[in-house]
Amino acid sequence: MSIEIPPGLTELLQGYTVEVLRHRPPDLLDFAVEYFCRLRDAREREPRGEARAKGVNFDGEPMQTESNGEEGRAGGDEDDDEDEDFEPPVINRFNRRVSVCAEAFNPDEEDEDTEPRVVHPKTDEQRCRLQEACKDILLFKNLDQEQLSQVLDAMFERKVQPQEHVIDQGDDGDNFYVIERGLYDIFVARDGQTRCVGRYDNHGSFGELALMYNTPRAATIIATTEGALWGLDRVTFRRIILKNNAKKRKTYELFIESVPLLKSLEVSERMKIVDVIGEKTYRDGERIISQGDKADSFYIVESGEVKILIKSKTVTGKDANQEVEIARCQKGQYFGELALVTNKPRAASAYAVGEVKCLVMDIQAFERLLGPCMDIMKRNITHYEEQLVALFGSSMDLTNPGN
Ligand code: 1OR
Ligand code: 1OR
Repeated sequence: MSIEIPPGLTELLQGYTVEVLRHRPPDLLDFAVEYFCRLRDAREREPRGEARAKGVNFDGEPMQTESNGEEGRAGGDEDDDEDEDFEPPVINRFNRRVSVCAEAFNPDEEDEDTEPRVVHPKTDEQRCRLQEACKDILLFKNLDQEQLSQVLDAMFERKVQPQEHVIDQGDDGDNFYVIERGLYDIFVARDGQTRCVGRYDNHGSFGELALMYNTPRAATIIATTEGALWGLDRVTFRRIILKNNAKKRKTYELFIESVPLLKSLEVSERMKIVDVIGEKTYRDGERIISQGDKADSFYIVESGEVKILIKSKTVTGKDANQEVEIARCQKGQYFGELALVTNKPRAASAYAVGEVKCLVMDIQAFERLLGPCMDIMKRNITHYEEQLVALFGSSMDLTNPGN
């Protein structure tokens, strides 16, 4: 009597036997169920549907071992290269795939995705403070939820003392910092002279440039009060923020090219603007800028319309509460430059008309990147007064603005 052994049976059972010997599971039947289910999953993933019963290994079993990045690979015999696409069905936080945008910014760094995640455990109280500090950080604005939660997981708290140098110009970049509280002076040394060129006042972020462009630190940042910062390590910053920036460049390239104010800039200068802007969305009627506030941002209308209103007292000296519309900004136009240029409080308020999207830049980026556009802005500022007269007459009587 001859018995025909179905092709593949020996390998199938061999594969299972090998894994049993390696793992010594307490229950052979349970192990068999899981083993063969995984095997079937692996076969379904084979691109050409030619899976051979050659086994899977169980090193990736999350309940038993920690991931090492290799788990889940099909194996069990020598030519395991055909199963490279195999991934374990159960994924833990260390081997979970991160969302990767299609456009790689720096292909050399692609494989950083396989590195272990940086996670600094936090109490609920710390997490609340961290979220509050990060809610207006422009570099985080275009991240999806998964990316943002990875960033927040990776951040760590750093307390600073007055006169502490958080960053020294010329050093290599290690971390990016988000300010929770405190004052920080910005010093730049150039041509043998060190000048204080600005200050962070209890919010904002710094330290992105060296990490983005692989350059030495461009400025020295010194705490002038006791303060608290949240740091983000270079690897996580590059893995998430840089990848996201590659996507941002694609998204905003055409729009930024169309902004009249930025026409005179080189392409590379415009791309640097894209790298540091964040997109903010406003509901109909929402106030974007409040007259009299201290200013720290500059805006370009990406979609929708923004109306500029001024308290009538500003021009008439009476009826301080009434606001009068003085201008509208459409797609591609900018606002919020006046206070940054003159170093004064906001001269007017800005409101969304319908849903509005703006690209927002912080004052440091504005000063660093928009120098070449400063003449255009200053020229337009001198027109504000003329426009006002044209709008409301030389008497500046705003009590009847319809005229
Ligand atoms: P970084 O990684 O180079 C220093 O480390 C940080 O200071 C830098 O990133 C920015 O986040 C921040 N020029 C360069 N860096 C600045 C500037 C700045 N301001 C803040 N940083 N300028 C001052 C603009 C107000 C231009 C000076 C010519
Ligand atoms: P900001 O930083 O002062 C309010 O914040 C913004 O409204 C301002 O920058 C400008 O971008 C924008 N006067 C003052 N601000 C104006 C004006 C304006 N028009 C637009 N903004 N005008 C004269 C009125 C006193 C122009 C009248 C047509």
